[in-house]
Amino acid sequence: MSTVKEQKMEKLETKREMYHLIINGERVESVSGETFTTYNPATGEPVAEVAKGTKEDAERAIQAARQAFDYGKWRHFPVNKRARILNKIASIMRSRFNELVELEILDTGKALTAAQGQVMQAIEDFEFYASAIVGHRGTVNNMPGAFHNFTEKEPVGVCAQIIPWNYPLMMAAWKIAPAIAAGCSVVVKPASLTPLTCIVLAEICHEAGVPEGVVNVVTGSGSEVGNYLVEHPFVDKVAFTGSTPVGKNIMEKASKTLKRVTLELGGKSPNIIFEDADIDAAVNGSLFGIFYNTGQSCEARSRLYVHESVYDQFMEKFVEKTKKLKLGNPFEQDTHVGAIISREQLEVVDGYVKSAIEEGATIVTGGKEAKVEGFENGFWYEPTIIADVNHQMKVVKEEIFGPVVVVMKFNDEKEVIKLANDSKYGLGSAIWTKDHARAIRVAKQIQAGIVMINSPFSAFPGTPFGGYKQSGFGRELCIETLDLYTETKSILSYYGSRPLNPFGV
Ligand code: TAP
Repeated sequence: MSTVKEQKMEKLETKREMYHLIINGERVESVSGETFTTYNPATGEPVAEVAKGTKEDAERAIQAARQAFDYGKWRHFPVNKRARILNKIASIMRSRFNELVELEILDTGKALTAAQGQVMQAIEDFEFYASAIVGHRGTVNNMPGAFHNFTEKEPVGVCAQIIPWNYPLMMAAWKIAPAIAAGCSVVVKPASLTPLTCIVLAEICHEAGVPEGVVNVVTGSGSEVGNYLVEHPFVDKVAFTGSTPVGKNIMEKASKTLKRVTLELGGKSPNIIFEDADIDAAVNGSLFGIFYNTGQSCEARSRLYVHESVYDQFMEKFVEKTKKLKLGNPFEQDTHVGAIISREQLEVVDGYVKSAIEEGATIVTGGKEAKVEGFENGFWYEPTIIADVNHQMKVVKEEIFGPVVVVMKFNDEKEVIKLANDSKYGLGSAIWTKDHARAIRVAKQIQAGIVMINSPFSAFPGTPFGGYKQSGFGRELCIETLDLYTETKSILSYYGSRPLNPFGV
């Protein structure tokens, strides 16, 4: 067993045959010695073998994280030193940019430009928290008489971080960066379908100088490893990104030990095109809003509401451009839409489309599995637009998590706000209008954590990301995230010269 530091991984080979768990600064096999295979969704071919963690491995990782937090030096490092190490992580990631992009594409089948953007954002996330932690501090409060009170931000402890398959590296960065910036130790459980870049990120953390035990990664199933982390009394906080049903289950189980919980869950985000919108910009933004990352985005703008006066004009361009989107080799710069993560997910997507047809909707374009030359064994789905739908249909109510958008007409601002809010979710939303006053008025009434006005992009490091309603709670990617990885300690002292005797006895 060799340690990460010993292996001096200045130059990672792009892809290894075997990926290990990272526990206490070491690459280790699982206790059982078992492995599982991760596949390239674009080709259906195996990418690598991965150690299959179990409860025993989760236990080892929790013990390592606990030891590092309770007796280690990371949380006691001067904040500038932690910040320097976060910047070093970012700089190693930059120097390995292409390797990380390649690995992410192999593991997810996503298009090159998407992978590049996401790896870059993961890097910038470490840089953001390197700066943000320096300014994250407590307060001095006004006190009566000879009392002095100040607060300190202390790291919350050992954090279990459970991440999904749609943005494997970026989600890992969104979680690891603020947690370790704050001085916490983490045990990360990547999604079983896409574990590779998270493992490499943990190795990079060690190479940059994060002490052993602070960043641990245990791959393995959510029902075993994830659940064990959530229930373990030594874990102080759970940060989860994934589906709403699993999020609810985690919240319930975490309540037994009153863990701090943050949940980033599903979405069914509305995208509203007003009659005064710049139609070309709205078409381009709506295309990106739903088909980026093959529609496998929690904030995918999957419910499109178009004002009836511009509906035909908008749809003509939107449909035409959707048909032009290129599905193909994910490694090519001009590929727009990558593969679906798995055969199972493809069938889920197709099931939703079939349900829409059964309920009387119209498939405007797409609507079936795509055949991509040279990638016949991969999992591909045609970018799909569905019209003639209503709010009673499954395809309008539920998150599909694929390249499928439903389109509806509206004729009045009040009506569309009501429709937009008629969802159990409240993550993203988008508004297209040239009327600034309307944009702000509508934005304030939308029940969602994120409102994009004339913007295809939902977030940059610094912008809070998270949901209302059943899209979860807690915000990531922003300064406030640091509050979710810290406790506030109030320190009250009396400095008067007269001894106090409150009971007067
Ligand atoms: P999930 O099935 O919920 O899985 C997410 C993670 O939880 C995976 O690592 C999974 O492990 C693990 N897990 C599964 N069951 C568990 C349990 N009982 N206890 C603890 N952990 C468990 O979601 P997914 O299919 O990977 O991701 C898609 C969903 O994530 C969508 O609903 C999407 O909207 C949401 N999402 C939300 C956001 C934000 S920021 N709101 C971002 C990305 C994705 P396995 O992989 O081993 O099953």
